[in-house]
Amino acid sequence: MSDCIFCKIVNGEIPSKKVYEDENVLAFYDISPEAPVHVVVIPKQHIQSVNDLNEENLEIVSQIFKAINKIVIELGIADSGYRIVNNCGKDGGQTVNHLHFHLLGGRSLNWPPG
Ligand code: DGP
Repeated sequence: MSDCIFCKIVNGEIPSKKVYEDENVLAFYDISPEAPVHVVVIPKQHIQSVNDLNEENLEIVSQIFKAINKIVIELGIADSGYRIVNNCGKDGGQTVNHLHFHLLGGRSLNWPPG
């Protein structure tokens, strides 16, 4: 999508600090980190939110979680633990309308979120 920030990151129009990339998945450091490790993991394909997952594109979620398994090992947080967050829609706090999962770690995280 031409006006989507994350699509622009995928196609290189906006720079990002990448931590993982394969054919269908991209992960990069969040511009406003909330933890020592704060990575955003996205499908390269534009999917607006969890609400837009369907039989045809659902496989990407499996690919994203496979990528996360590799990233947490690479970044050294697999054993200490981490949190995966998806914000969906206005009340969920989603500000970028391209499906993404926040990967947060590197410190003890509080619960519940606000
Ligand atoms: P959310 O609020 O769940 O939609 O999260 C969107 C996240 O995307 C937010 O934590 C900030 C991050 N973000 C927004 N624009 C950019 C950008 O241009 N570069 C990077 N690296 N992260 C961005």
